[in-house]
Amino acid sequence: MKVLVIGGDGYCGWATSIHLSNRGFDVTIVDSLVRREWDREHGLASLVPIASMRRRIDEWSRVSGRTIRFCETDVTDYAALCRVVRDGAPDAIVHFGQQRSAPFSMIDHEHALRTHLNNTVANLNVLWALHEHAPDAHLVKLGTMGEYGTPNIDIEEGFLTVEHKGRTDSLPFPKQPGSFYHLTKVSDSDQIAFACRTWSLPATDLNQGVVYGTATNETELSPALANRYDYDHIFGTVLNRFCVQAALGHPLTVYGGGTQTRSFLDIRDTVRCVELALEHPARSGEYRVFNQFTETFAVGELAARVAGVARGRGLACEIMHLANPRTERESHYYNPVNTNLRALGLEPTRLSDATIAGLIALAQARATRVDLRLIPPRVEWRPAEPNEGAPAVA
Ligand code: NAD
Ligand code: USQ
Repeated sequence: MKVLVIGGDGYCGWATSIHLSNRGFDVTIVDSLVRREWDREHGLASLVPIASMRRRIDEWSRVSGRTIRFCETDVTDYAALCRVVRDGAPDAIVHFGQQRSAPFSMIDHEHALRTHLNNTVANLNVLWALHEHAPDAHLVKLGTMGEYGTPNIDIEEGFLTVEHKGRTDSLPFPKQPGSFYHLTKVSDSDQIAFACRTWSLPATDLNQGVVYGTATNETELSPALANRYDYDHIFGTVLNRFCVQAALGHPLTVYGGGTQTRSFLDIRDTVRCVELALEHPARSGEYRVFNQFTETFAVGELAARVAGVARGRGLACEIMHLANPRTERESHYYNPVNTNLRALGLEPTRLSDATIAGLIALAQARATRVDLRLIPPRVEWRPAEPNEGAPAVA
């Protein structure tokens, strides 16, 4: 199967590209490398250094004997994307290529606009390029569990059966996203569903939870294949951040009370979920949604898990509660469904103490690269009035 992986230089995209290549898929990575530019612009760097795209691909070819092609292309450039799709004649496109940080999208108007333009234009372009140049190809698009927010009912997989005034229909599940970034994903989902209805595009929207870990079987084959390990307050996701903080003796930064609950999965399951979606494609005209996560945790519960493992390794580990920089419910019902990927054969990797210990050890080995100034949250959803001061530490 010929697959274009848009965003294949990123955290999920790189691990998925080499996993798919290892499993015999014919992979072409399409990436503008803009994420590396955003890192430079904001003074950020992956804790584990990542090789250049050229080096990554050469090393992959050396260790696996397999070839991955690379097109340095910004998919907001429609003509360039069309060339790639025409020339590549893919059976499927996996679309990871977006600005994916909620805090980045909330920095200011300019970052919200950049996120909106990058993500929305890219998604529209991908849909049109498929329609015009590869109408039978299967789109596998990365959405997010955060599209749903935290409603006071169970979260179904994309659709809700609604009974209203004696009539019943299956309708898109209501969306209550929590950042301008998450809002772009909601808009993408609407556009994809429309393209499926209108042009008979086959598409799978993978509503993924928060990913943790860095290593997969393939990234472990060589240091030049290493994946990103983001710990900063903009791109670092919560569990990876907590593990780096524990390694450095920095108190774990729980936002607010820590009872806010999210969906999570190990990056080893991310790559497997994408593979399963590709192996079992949507039908022509079908828009389907898979909730891509394996477990749910309250943020405070995760902090306690990490602190327990860190203390077991002889590290002094404290948990601190910061005034929540985000606007999000902290006490809420949360029960999302995730049966579709399980039905296709996903065997969940549960969060283990060994995984946490591995992440802590990896951070300890790279401790000299950590910039402690990048840990405290600095982006606030509702910036304080000048006389309100900085977030309080409880
Ligand atoms: P990432 O920032 O590590 O990677 C994104 C990649 O896309 C980068 O390499 C970037 O250069 C590329 N890109 C961005 N805009 C592009 C454009 N216009 N043209 C070409 N390339 C472009 O992000 P990630 O963590 O790998 O996330 C990948 C996808 O998965 C995103 O869509 C994100 O919303 C989704 N997702 C991520 C997580 C998570 O926890 N990391 C969870 C749920 C969903
Ligand atoms: N949080 C803390 N302390 C921290 C960092 C985060 O308590 O130091 C809390 C946040 O307040 C939030 C939760 O942890 O309640 C998750 O935050 P996060 O930064 O790990 O994840 P989020 O902003 O939701 O975004 C990440 C990815 C995004 C993806 C999303 C999946 O960056 O691309 O879409 O996870 S989901 O959360 O399911 O929408």
